[in-house]
Amino acid sequence: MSWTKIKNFFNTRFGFFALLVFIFWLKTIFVYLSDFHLGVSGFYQYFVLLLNPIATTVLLFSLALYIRRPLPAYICSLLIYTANTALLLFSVIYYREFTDFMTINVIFGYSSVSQGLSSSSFSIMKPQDFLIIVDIIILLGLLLFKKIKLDPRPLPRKQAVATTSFALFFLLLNITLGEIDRPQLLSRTFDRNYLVKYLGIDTFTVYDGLKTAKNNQTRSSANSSDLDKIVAYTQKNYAKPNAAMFGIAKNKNIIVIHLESFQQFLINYKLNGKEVTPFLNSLYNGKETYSFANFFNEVGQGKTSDAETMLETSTFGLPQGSLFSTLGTDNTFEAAPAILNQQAGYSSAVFHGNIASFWNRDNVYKNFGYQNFFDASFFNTNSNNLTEYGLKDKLLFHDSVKYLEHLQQPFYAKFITVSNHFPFVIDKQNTTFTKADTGDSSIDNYFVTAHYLDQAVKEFFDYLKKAGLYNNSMIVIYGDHYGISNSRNLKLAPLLGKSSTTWSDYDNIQMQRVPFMIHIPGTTSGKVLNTYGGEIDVLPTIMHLVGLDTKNYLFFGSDLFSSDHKQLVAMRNENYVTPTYTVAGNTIYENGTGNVITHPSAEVKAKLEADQKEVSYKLSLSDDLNNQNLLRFYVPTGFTPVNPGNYTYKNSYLNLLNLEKALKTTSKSLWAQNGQKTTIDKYSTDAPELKTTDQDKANVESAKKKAKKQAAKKQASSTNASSSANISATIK
Ligand code: GP9
Ligand code: MN
Repeated sequence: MSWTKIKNFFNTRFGFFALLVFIFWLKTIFVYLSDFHLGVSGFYQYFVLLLNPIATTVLLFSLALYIRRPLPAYICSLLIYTANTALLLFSVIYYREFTDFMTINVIFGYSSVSQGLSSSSFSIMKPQDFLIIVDIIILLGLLLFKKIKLDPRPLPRKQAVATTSFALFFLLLNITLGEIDRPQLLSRTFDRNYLVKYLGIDTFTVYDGLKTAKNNQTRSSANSSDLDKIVAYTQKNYAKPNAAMFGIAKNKNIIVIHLESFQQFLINYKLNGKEVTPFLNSLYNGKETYSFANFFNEVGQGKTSDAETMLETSTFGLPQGSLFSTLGTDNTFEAAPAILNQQAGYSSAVFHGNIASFWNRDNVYKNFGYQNFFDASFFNTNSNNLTEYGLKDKLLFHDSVKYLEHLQQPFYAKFITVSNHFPFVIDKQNTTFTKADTGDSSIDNYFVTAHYLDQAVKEFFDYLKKAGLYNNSMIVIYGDHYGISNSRNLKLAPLLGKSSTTWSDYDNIQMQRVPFMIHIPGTTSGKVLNTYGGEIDVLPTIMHLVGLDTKNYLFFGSDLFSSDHKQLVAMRNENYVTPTYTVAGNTIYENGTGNVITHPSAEVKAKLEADQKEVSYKLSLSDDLNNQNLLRFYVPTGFTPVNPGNYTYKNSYLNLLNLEKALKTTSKSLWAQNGQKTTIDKYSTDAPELKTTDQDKANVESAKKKAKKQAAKKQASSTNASSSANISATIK
């Protein structure tokens, strides 16, 4: 095509439109690659990334194609172009400050968690940002100086409609391509980074806007009387503390270890005669641990985040999507960190080696009242240190010490591991267990990553003992949800001594057991308990152990140690388990045999009907509570609503250090107890990633020693003393 032809094309309405689409596409891709950390890898993901700005740009810019008169048509297209550019530019600036994308609530200033853009945000603008806006000036110039002429002919209506239709088709194609690579991308909404990576900023913003509008509508119609049923139910569900257990862990630090995708069947399991998780087994079977053999995960699509929701708020995740992602930014919570802080003076922190925006944690934790959140940005995340979901577990525990030792005691600290996550891949250097041989690589490697996690937890425990934290802590360990999906269970069955031909929904539900262990050093009455319960029950159980009553809180779970605890485990899909029966839809299974009960006695039938009713009722009440954000109307006595604005996680480390300084000799951190010295030397790990650095350190140390010796010698032989100072200064 010759230059004149191109020029003539740009002088047409459609040509100008195509030019805008092209430049906008170009600058969006520029921004994707230069500013955002979207974690794009592989040909397919790059392909989707390159495509994703097209649909929405064509769709938006095509609106101007319907205007017949030239001047308004061109003005309209430039306005749309400028508005979309503004969104792009603000997204870049916001991302730089918060490593996240702006939601509709942030844009309109309704967000209680994020302040949005401020003048300080604009001070971090870079010269390259000029590239995002300079095209507008150039385009205006070209139009004003008639280098591009306004085309007086309106675009045939058919062509405009065809363009819009193309855009809609392309949008569908784009969503499909995204879903292929990330199933349930839209329904689960893991992370805003993922939505932008697959669907682009515009689609993300529109999607977020629709969700926000839906949420706001549900909320605005709610009022405090909607709470009545919930208060009545939770009061009835309340289980009074067991006197023998109440307060046995009073004032102890609470360390929660979240075992990623860890199922109960791994406990005490031997693969080819070798224990997969010897350390966790020793805890599970030991006298210092209350272990639960019939504890179930109750998560929905929000997986890890649902487990967190239940563990920290004793309310359920949502029937669809993740509560963290959909409601977590704006909801009011009465969650573990805030309760423990206000009622028992606990400080709090989360340690997790993934980016803060995953599952919207950066916002949710503020509403939970977490004082500190150490996410990937606080750790050395060079590629050798990472698995797909973040820092390898041995490194997470080891590298957290630097921060953990500065927390004021008692503390509530949660460690979220990631190495044992589907597809269960760990590099060769960390493979110290022989995998299984089912032919399904994710099942086979599950044992390898679980073994790695077991070692990581052991190393951490050893450190806790050596550093002097152990005796003063209660360590809560739990598996968040299944690692092996129902569809893969058939392949796993033979390893469990079962047959894949007789495998049923009963077995699938039984497989939802996850470990739950409460390890209290010094206790001698620990044992394996058969009480049926689930993740929803953890918070009231823990609160009672540290001597805090739960009567005033709207909790859907109840204390597992209480004689009032009802052993009725509700799954998120309304299936349920009791000590005698497992119910999946309309099918009743007898526990133990797995036999289907086709003709239950009238008594059993009535009991199960009542149980089913209760399960559905309690799930729906929890959904009402969260969807309508009803806790904003309910302030328990002695509780002050959380102000998320109090927390800025970027400064977590600095805040700890400043507090340490301010408290001087009254500081209750481990660091202070250790004579204001780090305790990291008490951590031994065999993590190969740290070996080189250890070696480097050792080399530096010996070089220092050598230099000192030499300097001393020199000094002794009365040569110039300053050279020794020079040497030690350079070596430092
Ligand atoms: C990521 C991790 C995984 O940060 O918590 O979440 P999951 O995929 O298990 O829900
Ligand atoms: Mn998980």
